[in-house]
Amino acid sequence: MRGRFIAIEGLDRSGKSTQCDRLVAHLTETTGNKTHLFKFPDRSTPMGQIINQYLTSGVALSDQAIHLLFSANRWERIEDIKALLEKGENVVLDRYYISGIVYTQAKGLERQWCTNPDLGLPVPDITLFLTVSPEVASQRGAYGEERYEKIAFQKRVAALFHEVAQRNCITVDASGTEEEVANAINQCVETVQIGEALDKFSGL
Ligand code: Z5A
Ligand code: MG
Repeated sequence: MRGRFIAIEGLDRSGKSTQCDRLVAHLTETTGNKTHLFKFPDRSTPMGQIINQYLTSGVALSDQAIHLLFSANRWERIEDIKALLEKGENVVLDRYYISGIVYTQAKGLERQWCTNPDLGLPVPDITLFLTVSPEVASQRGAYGEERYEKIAFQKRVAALFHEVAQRNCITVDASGTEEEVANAINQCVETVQIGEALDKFSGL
């Protein structure tokens, strides 16, 4: 049987990376199978390095160009992800195509245009959306250092995320302690049914 394929989405500083690490440990222990973490953007690849420069050092790129790079960054890792799943190993994603779509749409581009480059990517068995108010997120470590970390922009992203999450995600309140959030995530993950074939992303 193929491995579990789980994505964690959410706003900046909602605790995604913290919870992804905990989920990897939980799945390794409870399923007995290897569990791998992929973080998007993956800043280690050639495209990821350009994305990192855009996010951290003010390198100028059009909204369209950076959007396509974020999507290409997912496509450049997808064969590795599929191979692991087919071997029966689990994969946890720290952000995926929903982040890709809503962050660019929040800049004013059309939903369909934002969706097109990601069409055909494999759909996770479950996508968890971590909710926390932008005000709470802004009090968590290191907020404000990257390009998108402004409360007005995060509010637009949050509104889009909430709308999309209703149809595509299980929403998890991430304002509690790390332990409370981890317990809620583990409960959601335990209920997931794993089909043999992965669906292809066809729109939100
Ligand atoms: N982006 C995009 O535009 N298009 C795309 O296709 C993709 C991404 C994939 C960088 O993403 C930017 O790229 C992001 C979206 C855009 N926007 N911005 N800016 P990223 O994933 O690399 O980085 P991030 O999400 O901005 O931040 P983050 O640091 O990864 O946040 P996080 O993973 O959600 O949070 P964390 O690192 O787990 O926790 C943050 C802090 O809070 C840390 O000090 C923790 O110890 C603390 N924390 C965590 N959980 C708790 C709880 N429960 N209570 C209290 N404190 C906590
Ligand atoms: Mg993170």
